[in-house]
Amino acid sequence: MNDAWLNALPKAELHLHLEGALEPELMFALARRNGIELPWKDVDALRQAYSFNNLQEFLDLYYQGANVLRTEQDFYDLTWAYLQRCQAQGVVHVEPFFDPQTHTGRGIPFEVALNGITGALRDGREQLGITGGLILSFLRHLSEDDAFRTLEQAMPFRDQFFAVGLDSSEQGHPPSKFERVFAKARAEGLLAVAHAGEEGPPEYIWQALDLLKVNRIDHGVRAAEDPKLIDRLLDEQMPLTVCPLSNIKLCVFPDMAHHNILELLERGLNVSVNSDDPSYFGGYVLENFQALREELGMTEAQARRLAQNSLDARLV
Ligand code: ES4
Ligand code: ZN
Repeated sequence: MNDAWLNALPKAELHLHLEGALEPELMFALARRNGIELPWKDVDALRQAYSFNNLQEFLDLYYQGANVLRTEQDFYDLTWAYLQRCQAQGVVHVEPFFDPQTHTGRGIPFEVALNGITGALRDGREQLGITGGLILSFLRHLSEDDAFRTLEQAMPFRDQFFAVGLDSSEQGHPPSKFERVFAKARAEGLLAVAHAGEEGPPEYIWQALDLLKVNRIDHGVRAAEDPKLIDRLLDEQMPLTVCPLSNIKLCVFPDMAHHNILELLERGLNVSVNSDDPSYFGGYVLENFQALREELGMTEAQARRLAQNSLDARLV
């Protein structure tokens, strides 16, 4: 099928974990460069390990993979490779996350990760014309204290990111755990987003709105279970950054034919299409659009609205 129009459609990607854009080939190259032994014999064996029953099974592998990222150049190379994929797929604007605690927790200085990433984002803007900004995401399975320390560590570099986020293991770690950290971040002028309603209940989406006062909800697909919540999201035109291939890989829906993104779209919600962790979930933004068309019957008009929604939901 001819995908030239889908590829050329200007799109923003608003839900992308840079650590999740680490392709197996780059993981092996960085392991070699840094003298690290990986537990898989080659790229194929690693790819075969990408089979998950839930979010936690994926996260265990994702944190293990991130261990090859050691130097500023490693973070630069990772981010640059992602931006080149964006350019090839008509993604003109990006607002990616990075998880500083994944790196500081194993002795990598905060600014090593940050400088490598922001260096590539700057080159992406200058050389590829891709606009955007970086989101500092807290790991919700760690403590409030750890998040506070991370925010403190980040403040000298305040101009290198524009928002805070919340990711990692959702169940049992409600947004309320981070209410005070997000209040501090907002007091510093940062915007806020949070993963909510991926595996967790609609209550976590209410909390993200009311306690964290987010500007956008990441995932949010479980909002469909709560009609009052849907009304609230409609009233505020609150963007939901939906990740179709991710949701199937992590068994949030049994298969793509059961995904609810087009129902949410038809109800008037600002839903967009994002890749989450493309190297682990089987594709970047374009592959997500293709899966929606091939397995969910997305029309051209719907694709155009989804792309426009992503541009409308930009925060920078
Ligand atoms: C993530 Cl899919 C997903 N959910 C929550 N946290 C994450 N971190 C990286 N990918
Ligand atoms: Zn995510």
